[in-house]
Amino acid sequence: MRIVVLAGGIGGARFLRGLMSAAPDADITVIGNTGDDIHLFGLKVCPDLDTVMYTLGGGIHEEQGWGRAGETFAVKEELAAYGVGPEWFGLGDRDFATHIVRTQMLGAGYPLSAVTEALCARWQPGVRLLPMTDDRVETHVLIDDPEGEGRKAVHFQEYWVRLRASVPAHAVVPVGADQAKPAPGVLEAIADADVVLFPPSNPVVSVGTILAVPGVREAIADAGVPVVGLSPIVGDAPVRGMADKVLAAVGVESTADAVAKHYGSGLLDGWLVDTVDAGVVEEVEAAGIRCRAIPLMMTDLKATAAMAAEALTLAEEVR
Ligand code: GDP
Ligand code: FO1
Ligand code: CA
Repeated sequence: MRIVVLAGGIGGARFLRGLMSAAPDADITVIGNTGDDIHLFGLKVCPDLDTVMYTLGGGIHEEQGWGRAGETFAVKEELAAYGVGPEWFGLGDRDFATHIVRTQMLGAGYPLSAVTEALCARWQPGVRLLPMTDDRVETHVLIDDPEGEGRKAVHFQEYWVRLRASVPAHAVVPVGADQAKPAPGVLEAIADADVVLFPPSNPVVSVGTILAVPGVREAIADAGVPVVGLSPIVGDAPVRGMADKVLAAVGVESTADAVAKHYGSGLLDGWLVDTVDAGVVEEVEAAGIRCRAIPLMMTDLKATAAMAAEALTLAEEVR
């Protein structure tokens, strides 16, 4: 079975672990969000691609969910001693090596998709990991200007990591997405898929950004295969992260049914919500999306594999 998964960072990566356990023989292609990417210290950092790669490759800092296990911060400390920041972004020594290799290869002319493949040759994630695009896309968030009357745009990482999403987001803009082309293999993988899954990744800044690359949404609709998603909202709140803040910016309520309707029945065939949200099942079905309520907390591999298995069962039901 060929499965395509549109993934962000932690939510996507943890779900993928469960999916690989539930469907060990499946051929899985992951289309990764690159809107979180940021250039720091002259290096290109791809947080969501790296989170998937490290998680599936066994190098992730398990509790934190991003970055490397056994990390040290000597380079960051030395940079700070020169007064060179940003000090708010935690790049560790081991992680730095990934960004150095990536930036060196990009500088030599390799596209991000080829660089990602080269990095994965070390990590062996067990899936085919493709960036959504080889073109530069950076998500920016519009906030009130703290120093004036107007508004200003900040990089998504600055909104999330420096400001901890503590101020209202008025708009979320995937800068460059409208001009971006899907990376080689993306449209082909979708066209050849037997099922497309949306993990409980952030619907705005992860899955939403991937869908903003022209051609991706259309390819999914045209593939004519079941598209099943899992709600990142449990009991009207994101399990972790800032999905509520960025959903508000696009005018969507932080509820399991509102997220399903935001994707829409034109895209989504099936939707899984947590048992605490069983009350919205009828509402989602009325919107033309087949819906089931099951436990959706990725507490361990067994629970996550059960979620993935249910997603595949729902896909068979709507096929
Ligand atoms: P990020 O790039 O690291 O923010 O990761 P993703 O975009 O892939 O996933 C983030 C989303 O995952 C957040 O909106 C969370 O609500 C959701 N999430 C995290 N853990 C869980 C979980 O155990 N269950 C569910 N249903 N959602 C989760
Ligand atoms: N998240 C944080 O909350 N604080 C950090 O200092 C931080 C550093 C960082 C470095 C490398 C990397 O791959 C991810 C990192 N993240 C950090 C996670 C990052 O914000 C991601 O974009 C998440 O996916 C949020 O969507
Ligand atoms: Ca992310």
